[in-house]
This record gives sequence, C-alpha cells and structure tokens, in this order.
Amino acid sequence: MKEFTPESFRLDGKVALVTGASYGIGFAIASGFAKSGATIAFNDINQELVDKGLKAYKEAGIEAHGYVCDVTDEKAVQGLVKKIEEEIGVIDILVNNAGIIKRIPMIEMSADDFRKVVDIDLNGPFIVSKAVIPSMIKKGHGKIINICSMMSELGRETVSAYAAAKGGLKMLTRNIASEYGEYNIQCNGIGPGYIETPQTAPLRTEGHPFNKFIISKTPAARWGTTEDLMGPAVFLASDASNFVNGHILYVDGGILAYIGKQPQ
Ligand code: NAP
Ligand code: GCO
Repeated sequence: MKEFTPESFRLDGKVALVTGASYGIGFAIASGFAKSGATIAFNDINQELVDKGLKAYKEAGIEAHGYVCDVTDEKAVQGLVKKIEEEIGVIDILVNNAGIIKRIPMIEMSADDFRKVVDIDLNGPFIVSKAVIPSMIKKGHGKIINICSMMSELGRETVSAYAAAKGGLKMLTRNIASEYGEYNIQCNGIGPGYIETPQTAPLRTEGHPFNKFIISKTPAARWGTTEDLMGPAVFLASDASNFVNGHILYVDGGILAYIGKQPQ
C-alpha cells in the first residue's frame, strides 16, 4: 500500500494515450497530464489533425507523440498500441475521449448515422481498452478513463444515438472495472457537463435558445471550459484514486443535482 503524499497526484514516469486529442477536451486532459509529469501519446482521425495537435502541444511546451488512427478500426488500434509500446513504453493511462455527435430527430435519423455514432462513441472505447488491458495486466497496474456525458444519465431531443452510446459507455466503464479490478486496473468515467468546444459550438451561437437554457440548468450559471476537466482527470489517472473504480465523476457545475432556475 503506497503511503499518501502530495506526490500521489503526480503522473511522473507514466505513459498516457488520449484518443481524439488534437484539440478540445482530449487536448486539455492530455495537457493536464503532461503538466503532472506524464508522457503524452494521442491519435486522431487524419494527419492534418495530428499535425495541428502536435503544433498546439509544442506551443504549450509539451513534446507529444501523435498518431493517425481511427478508434473503430481494431487492426489499426492494435498496431497503434504496439507502436506506442515500442516507441514510448507500455500505456499506463488510457483516456477514451474520441467521439462524435449527430443531432437528428430519431425518426429522421438513418440507421447508418445511428451506427456511426455508436461505433465511434461506444465500440471505439471497447476496441482501444481491449488493446491496452493485456499490457496493463502484465505491468501490474493501469488507469482507464472513459469520457461519458450528461447523456449517460439524461436524454434530450435529437441525440438518441449519442445518449444510447454514452449510456452504454457508462456500463462498459463499470464492466471493465468489475472484470479487471483484481489486476490493479481502475476504470472510471468522467461525465462533462456542457463544455465550450467545437462539438457544442452550434449550441452556443449568438441568441441560440439552448445557450440560455443550459445556463438556467447549471447552478454554476456558466458553460464549462476544458480546463475544468483537467484536475478531475489527473485525479482519476493518479495513485490518489487507486481505490476508486467503476465511478462516473460528473464535472457538470451541478446540472445533475439541479431542477433548474425558473424562467424570469
Ligand atoms: P470534439 O471537439 O468533436 O473532438 C473530438 C475529437 O475526436 C476530434 O478530434 C475528432 O476528430 C476525434 N474523432 C472523431 N472520430 C474519431 C475516430 N473515429 N477516431 C479517432 N478520433 C476521432 O469533441 P469534444 O467536445 O472535445 O468532446 C470530446 C469527448 O467528450 C467526446 O467523447 C464527447 O462526446 C465528450 N463530451 C463532450 C462534451 C462537450 O460539452 N463538449 C460534454 C460531454 C462529453 P474530428 O475533428 O475529425 O471529428
Ligand atoms: C448536446 C450536447 C451534449 C454535450 C455533452 C453533455 O447536443 O446535448 O452536445 O451532448 O456534448 O455530451 O454532457
């Protein structure tokens, strides 16, 4: 049993893979890990995005390792993990961040669109976790953090595929925690509230009714920022959380606790 010290929150000597981390939430989480001592590997869907990410990490003073890889392609993911292990080292921390959303009323949504969202947001985390767990078992420890959502708990119009995927991701998190906890692997989720990133940009346009709505539903009375997620992610990636397993940590400014402010 490691003695608790302030160093328990550090990630020195750890290798972290954050998927879809050229920008947005993944970029912020990876940056927080780097500030805490971790070596960063990230992937994204094409070379242009990877290059954009590498430039942004460098500007932030972070020497990251970037790879092109689609998280839904199992063969490519197996190859990515092998390459990271050869070039950097065994992955100690995995953040399944890559994700998409399609906002379409369910009865107007094609089955292909539904499948694509579930494939990236749920099958992707399964494929990448399956690829990294064997080496974590051999190494004797591992941290897996799945980026869930308010939609792991709540539904709303037009996001049926996304809610189904993120609800499934909550249960995949709990199942990985159950199946691999005995190998000192902790699997938890982070459920961000409504965060200012490109993914939510369409909801934050000037005068968009959703903007006011979210502020009224958030006790913190603001949209979250990617920086709000860095500390919770470092906690779940560190030794400070070695007995936290199967938990979804909602970083939502209080949305899930609040009935909402009455209209003025
Ligand atoms: P984002 O800005 O859209 O970034 C997602 C990243 O994942 C992008 O770089 C994206 O590349 C990449 N990606 C998409 N499909 C991929 C694939 N098949 N393989 C590899 N990379 C892929 O999203 P975000 O707002 O930062 O969200 C990141 C995660 O947090 C997502 O899982 C999202 O569901 C979740 N989340 C977001 C919020 C929020 O309010 N923003 C709240 C709760 C949860 P492209 O640019 O090509 O799409
Ligand atoms: C939406 C938003 C949300 C956020 C996030 C909330 O359309 O409702 O995109 O889904 O992305 O998942 O936690």
